[in-house]
Amino acid sequence: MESRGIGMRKKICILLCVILLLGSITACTSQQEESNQVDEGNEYAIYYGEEYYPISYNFVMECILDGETEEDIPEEFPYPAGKRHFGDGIEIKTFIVDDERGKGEVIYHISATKDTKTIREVGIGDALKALQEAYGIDLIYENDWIYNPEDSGPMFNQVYIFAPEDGTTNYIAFFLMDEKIVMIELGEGFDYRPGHRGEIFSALGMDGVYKRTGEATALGMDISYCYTNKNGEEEILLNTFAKYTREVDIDEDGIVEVVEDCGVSAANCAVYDLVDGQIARIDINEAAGSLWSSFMGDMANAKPEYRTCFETGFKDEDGTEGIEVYRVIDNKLIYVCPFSNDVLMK
Ligand SMILES: [Ca+2]
Repeated sequence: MESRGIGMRKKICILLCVILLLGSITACTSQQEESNQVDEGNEYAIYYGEEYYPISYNFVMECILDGETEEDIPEEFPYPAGKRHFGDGIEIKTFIVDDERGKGEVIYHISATKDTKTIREVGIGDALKALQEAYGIDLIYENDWIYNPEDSGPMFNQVYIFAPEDGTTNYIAFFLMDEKIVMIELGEGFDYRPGHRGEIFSALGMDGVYKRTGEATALGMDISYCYTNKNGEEEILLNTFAKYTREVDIDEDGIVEVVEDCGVSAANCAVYDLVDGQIARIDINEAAGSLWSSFMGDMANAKPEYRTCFETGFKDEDGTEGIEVYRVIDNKLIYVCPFSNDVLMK
C-alpha cells in the first residue's frame, strides 16, 4: 500500500507538471496567434527563430524571452518602467503595461545578431544585394553611424536604415560588415529617427549622389560616391582612398567635381571630373611636377576667385623655393600665377 501511495503521489506530481507546462505553452502561443492578426502590416517586427517580436505600443506580450535573463529599467520621465531581456544573440527592451491594452510588456527596441529575419525576410548573414532587393529605394545609407570599438556589438562598416515616411517614428537599422548583415536593430526613434536623406547632392554629372565612408587604411579613408538606380540598387559612381574629399564645381561649368586630398608621403590633391561622359582623374603633383600641392578651398584669406585653385610647391636646383597657383579645367592643368600677396585679400 505504501509503495502504491508513493506511486500515486509521483503520478500526481508528473500530471501537475504537465498541466503547468501545457498551461505556459498555451499562454505564449495563444497570445502569439491572437496578436499576429492584430499586428498585421507592421514593418517594424522580426522573427527570432519562430517567435514574433514587433515594435508596437499595442502589442502586449506576457512573455518576451522565455527562461532568459532580464533586468529592470527604472521609470524615467517621460518613459515608464521597463525591462531589458537578454537572449542568445538578441536583446529586447520593453515598457511594462497594465491598462486597457492588457497586462504585460510592449517592445520599443530590439537588437539582434543571430537567427533573426525581418518581415521582408531579410536576416542576419544575408548579403547587401538581398537587402537592397527587399527594401529598394526605401533604404537609406547612414553616414553618421560609425563602429566604435567600445560598443558591445559586432564590427561593421556599413549601416542602412529603413525609415520611410509612414507616420511612425520607428526604424530598422541594418549593420553590415563586408556587405553581409551582422546586426539588425529595430526601434522607436523617440526624438531621433535615423535615416534622413540629408547629404544627397549632385556630383560628376549625376543627381542623388551620397557619400559613403568606409574604413581608414594606410592610403586614407575608403570613400565611395554612390547613387540608387531605378531598380533600387546601389551603384558606385566613384571609389577612392583619400584623407578627405569634397565636392566643388571648380571650373564653374555646372558639373560638381570631386577634389581629394590624397597625399601620402607629400601633400597632394587630385580632381575627378566628368569629361566626355567618363570620369577622369588628374593628380596635381604628377601633372604640375610639384613637390607638394594643396587645394585652396579652405584658404580663408585667399581672394574668392582663387579658392577653386591649387597651390603647388617647387624647389629649384639652387634650392630656392617657389609656390605657383594652378587651376584645373576639364581635368587639364592651367597655370594661373605665382603665389603672391595678389592672391590674398588685402
Ligand atoms: Ca565643374
